Amino acid sequence: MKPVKKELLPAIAEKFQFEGQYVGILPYGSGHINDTFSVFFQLEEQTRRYILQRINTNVFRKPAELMENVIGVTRYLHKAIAAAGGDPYRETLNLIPTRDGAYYYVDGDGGYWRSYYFIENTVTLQQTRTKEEFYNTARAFGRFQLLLADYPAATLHETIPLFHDTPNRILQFKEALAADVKGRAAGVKEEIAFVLGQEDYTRLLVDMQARGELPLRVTHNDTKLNNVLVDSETGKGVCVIDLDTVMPGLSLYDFGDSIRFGASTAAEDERDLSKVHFDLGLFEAYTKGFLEVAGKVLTDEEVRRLPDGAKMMTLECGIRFLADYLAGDTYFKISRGSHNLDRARTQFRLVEEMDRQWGVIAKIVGQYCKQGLKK
Ligand code: ADP
Ligand code: GN1
Ligand code: MG
Repeated sequence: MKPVKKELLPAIAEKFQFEGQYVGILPYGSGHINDTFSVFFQLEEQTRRYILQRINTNVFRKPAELMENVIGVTRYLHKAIAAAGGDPYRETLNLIPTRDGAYYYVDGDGGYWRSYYFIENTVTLQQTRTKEEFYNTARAFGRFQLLLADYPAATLHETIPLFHDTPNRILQFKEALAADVKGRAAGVKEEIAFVLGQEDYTRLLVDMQARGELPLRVTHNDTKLNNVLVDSETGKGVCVIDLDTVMPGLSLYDFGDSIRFGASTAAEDERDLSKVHFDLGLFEAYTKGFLEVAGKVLTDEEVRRLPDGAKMMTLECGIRFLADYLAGDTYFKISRGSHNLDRARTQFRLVEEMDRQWGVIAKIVGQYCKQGLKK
């Protein structure tokens, strides 16, 4: 992707149905994929802001199909939340149309832009602070899954093919390793050996799904902590965002991706591995929140396999970071040379700790089933 041309931003903002007088625009958030801005408008005494986002079309090759998904899912959620007596402008994303009545604008360089109402009085967390907060985000992601349980899955496009197919991620990793375009492989032999040692395990969930032992559902697929907006006063999870990867998947992917990011004692890119630990208390808090809300639609086998969802997503993300490091950092945004390697190392450390504590992890999950949260 070419960098966004800052001088064109006001003209791009003009394309959308924003109210008031343009004031300015600033980069916003810390996602690894899209280019996100908050754009300010003055309306009488009030300054309002909106989210303006350029979709990463290196990552999402069919942005028009992606937007069909986002339009469908946000409309559906809007109605479902209103029907349940919630606030449909706060509990789901809402797209703002362009002046032509479309839901995205294509700029002169082929960049795809969209806009959402800015959800005010919320924060996005880059790291888990308390068990309670993490529990609250688990309930928000659980609710997201529940609300979409009857969404017509067949209408969703696969925005990134084989996104959580972990054996496919191993294949992509091996390609990056064979090409070794930056000559980095020699410096990361231990990490490479770790990945290759896990190859057999990576088949577990896709094989279970193929055998019909785990059902396909409409899932979010990118449930990390900063993809839920948290109410700044109550600390409750308000709105699940970043809907680009909503497509059919396993419930274990959503559970697992939250755990890999949020049940760590350190940031995803922490360089000092002595700070990186898998926190059983955080794991328990998330499991409780997720099962309290989504547990009733999950099968016994899904619940039993939650620990594998957590391990698989952590391992897979580490494999993706390391593959991107070997490929010369073409996928995830980085802000230092070893960024992707640092990220891969934290993920592998977490996988090792999960393995060591597997018995306790399984017991925690078992305890929540026994307490009857499933029914
Ligand atoms: P990426 O795919 O790059 O992660 P996101 O859609 O997650 O992009 O947006 C990046 C960040 O922007 C989020 O982590 C969040 O902080 C913020 N954000 C996105 N949408 C909204 C919104 N509607 N209201 C408030 N903040 C938002
Ligand atoms: C990306 O878009 P963002 O920053 O929420 C990535 C996820 C990874 C995550 C790792 C579309 O998420 O799959 O788990 O980085 N999203 C995509 O932090 O690849
Ligand atoms: Mg995001």
